Amino acid sequence: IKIKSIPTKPIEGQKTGTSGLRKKVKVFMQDNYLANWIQALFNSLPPEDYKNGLLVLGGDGRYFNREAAQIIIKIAAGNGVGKILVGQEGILSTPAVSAVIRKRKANGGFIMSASHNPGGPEYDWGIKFNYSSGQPAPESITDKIYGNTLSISVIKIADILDVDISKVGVTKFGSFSVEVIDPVSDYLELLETVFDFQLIKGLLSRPDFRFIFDAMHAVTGAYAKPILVDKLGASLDSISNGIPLEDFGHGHPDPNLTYAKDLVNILYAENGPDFGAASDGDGDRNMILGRSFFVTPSDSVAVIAANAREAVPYFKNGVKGLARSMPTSGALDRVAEKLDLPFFEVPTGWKFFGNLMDAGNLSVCGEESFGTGSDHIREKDGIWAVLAWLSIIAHRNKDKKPGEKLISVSDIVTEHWATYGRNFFSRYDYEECESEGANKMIEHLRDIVSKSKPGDQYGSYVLQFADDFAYTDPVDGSVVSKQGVRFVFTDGSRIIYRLSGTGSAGATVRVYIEQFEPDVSKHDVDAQIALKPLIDLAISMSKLKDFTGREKPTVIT
Ligand code: VG1
Ligand code: CO
Repeated sequence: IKIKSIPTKPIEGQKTGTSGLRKKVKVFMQDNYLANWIQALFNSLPPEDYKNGLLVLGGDGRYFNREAAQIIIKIAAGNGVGKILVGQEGILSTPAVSAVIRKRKANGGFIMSASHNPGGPEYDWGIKFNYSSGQPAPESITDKIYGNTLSISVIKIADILDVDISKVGVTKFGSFSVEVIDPVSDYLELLETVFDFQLIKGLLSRPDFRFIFDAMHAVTGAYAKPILVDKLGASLDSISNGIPLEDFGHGHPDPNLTYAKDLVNILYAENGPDFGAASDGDGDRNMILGRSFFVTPSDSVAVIAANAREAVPYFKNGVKGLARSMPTSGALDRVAEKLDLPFFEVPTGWKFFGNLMDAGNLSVCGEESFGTGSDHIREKDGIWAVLAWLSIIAHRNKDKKPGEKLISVSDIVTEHWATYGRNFFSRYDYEECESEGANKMIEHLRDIVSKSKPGDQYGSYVLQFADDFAYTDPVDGSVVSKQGVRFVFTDGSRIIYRLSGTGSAGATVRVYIEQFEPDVSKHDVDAQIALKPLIDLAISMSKLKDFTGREKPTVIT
C-alpha cells in the first residue's frame, strides 16, 4: 500500500482527562485535529506495540464516529499496523472493546466515545486508547501522547479507499487488513463464562418479577436484545430506548437520577416494575433501581462484593480483593474488612484498577459515578452490573414458589445496611461553571487544607485530617497527586471536592458527602435529610456560591 506523509502543525489543548480526549465534535472535525492525536499516539508507542500488530476499533455509535473510523484505520495502516478489528457499523461498547482486546490478544484498541456526554453536531466527541490487557492507557502513555501533540509535524496515512464497515468480513490491502466483527459475540461469550445464565433466565421468566432496561438510545441498545432478550428471556418490551442513535435521541446518556428520569419515574410509579437499570453512552456505567428504591453506586458495589461468591460462578473460588475510587463511599471497605480481603483506594478513573487486577490482587471494584466492574475485563461494565444484580436476586429467591413474596432489591440493600451499617452518600455536581471561579474555589480549599490541623472544629464535626489525595500505585510505583481535596472527620464523615476531568466546556465541580450510620433504626432516612448538616457545611466552607455563582447543583446523586 502507498503511504502518504501529510505535513501538519501542533494543535493546542489535546491533553486527555479522566478518560480519554473529549471535545465538542466541531473541534474534532477541524482539519487534522483527530489525525494529529492519532499520529501522536503512534509516535508515543514503542514500535513493537503496533508494527504488524493487531488493534481493535469501536465506539458508541455517536455522530462523527463513521468518519473518525476511516481516519483511524488509514493512519493505523500508514504507521504499519497489521490488522484492525472493527465492530460492525463502528459499534463496540467500552467493556466489549476490553473483552475483544483480551480474547483476541490484540495490542490495544480505540474507543470512539465521549461516554455519558451528549452527542450530535452541537455536542461532544471523544477518543480513548486501551492497552493490551484491555485497560485504559496509563498516564505515562497519555502524557507522552500529549507531549507529541505539541511537536507533531507529519501524519502518515495510507492511501486506501474507505472500508465498508457495515458488513462482517475481511478487507485486505496488501499486508494490511480490516476485519469487521460482530460487536456482541465475543463479549457475550465472556459473560456466559462469568454468570449462570440459566439462573438469571429463571428469574426473568417469573410472572412475579418485572424487569426494565433503559439503553438511553446509546450503545447498550445493540447488546440488550441479543443478551437480555434472546439469551436470557426478557420480553422485548422490557427494553426501552433500545436503538442506538447518533444523538442518543437528543438525550444525555448518563444513567443517573436526573438524566434517566423517565426510568426513575417508571420505577417510582404505583405498581412499578421490580427491577430497573440503565447504562450510559458507551455501556460502561449502570444505574440500579428497585421498586421505588434507588441503589447508590457506592452501595451497589458493596452489595455485589458481599454476594459475589454465592451468586456468581466466576467468583466461586472467592474474591481476590476489593477496590474503590477515593470519593466512593466506604461501604465497600466494610465488606473487605468483614470478608478479610485486600482492599485498595485509588484515584478517580478506571485506569487505576488495571494494575491491581493484572497483579491478581483485585476482583470487584467500583466508583460512585455509576461504575461497577470486575477483573473479567479491564473496564467498568454496565451490562455486567445488571447481570450481577439479577444473579443476586435470582440466587436469593431460587427456592421461592409461585405466589410467595420475592426478596426485593430494597430488601437486599436494607439487609446489607443492617449487617454492615449504612454509609449515607450524596454527590452534588455543578456542571459547566466558569473555569476561573471553579479553580479559585479549589485554591481556596487547598489553602484551608494547608492551615488545618487534626482536632479543628468544623461546625459539629472534628477534623481527623485534610489533604489533597495522592496515590502511589503499589504495583508499578507510579505516583499521581492533586486527585481531590478531602476533609475527613473523626466520626468517619467525609467531604471531598474535585473538578471533573471529562467535560468539554467550562469546569464541573463535584462535591462528595458521606456519613456513616451504624444504628439500624436510623437507616430509613432519606440521604438528603441525613446528610443535610454536612452538605450545608460543604457548601459554606468552600464558599461555593461565591466562587461559582451557583445556588443549586445541576445533578444530585
Ligand atoms: C467521571 C467520573 C469518574 C469516571 C469518569 C469516566 O470523571 O467521576 O468516576 O471514571 O467520569 O467515566 P470526572 O473526572 O468527570 O469526575 V465514563 O463512563 O465517562 O468513561
Ligand atoms: Co461511560
